[in-house]
Amino acid sequence: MTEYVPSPSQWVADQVALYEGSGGTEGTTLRDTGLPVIIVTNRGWKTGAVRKTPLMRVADGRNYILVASQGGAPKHPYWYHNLKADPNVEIRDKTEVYTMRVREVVDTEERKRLWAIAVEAFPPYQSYQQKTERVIPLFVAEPTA
Ligand code: F42
Repeated sequence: MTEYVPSPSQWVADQVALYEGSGGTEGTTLRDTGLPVIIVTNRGWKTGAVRKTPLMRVADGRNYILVASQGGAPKHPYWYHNLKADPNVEIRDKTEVYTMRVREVVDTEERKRLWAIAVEAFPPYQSYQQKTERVIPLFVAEPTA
């Protein structure tokens, strides 16, 4: 299967539809927080289907930091496994779309620096980490060109 399969989570699917349908001019923030969101497009590692996942916009220069927090749930989100299997993504940041490659950040010093940037951009990440036993994974997305 190669076409786009929307998230089974209705509010997430709705945000993707509004964000992408408007060309990145509407639906670009998390609910009423006013905080910016990006859309990550990638492939499911089992199905090959196109997946679209809204995440908080955490920028580090031209790179984006992707935080697999899933609200502090006990398990990694599915997209974590998808990105580990195929790191090639497209990232939409409002009206701009970038071709990027992700890598998981495991180095302690680099992770520390990027985690601080993530928490500054979206403070609830800190409480999500406190809520769960797992170490919340971080990816850095870098431009391929
Ligand atoms: N989630 C975060 O983790 N971090 C954020 O910063 C974040 C911000 C955010 C902002 C706005 C918004 O609307 C949502 C936001 N979310 C954030 C939620 C995020 O968009 C995801 O919905 C959430 O992380 C859960 O991701 P998920 O990939 O686990 O999706 C769930 C809903 C799911 O059930 N998805 C599909 C499904 O049908 O089961 C995924 C299926 C899938 O990927 N299948 C793979 C395949 O091959 O197609 C196989 C996967 C496998 O390992 O089996």
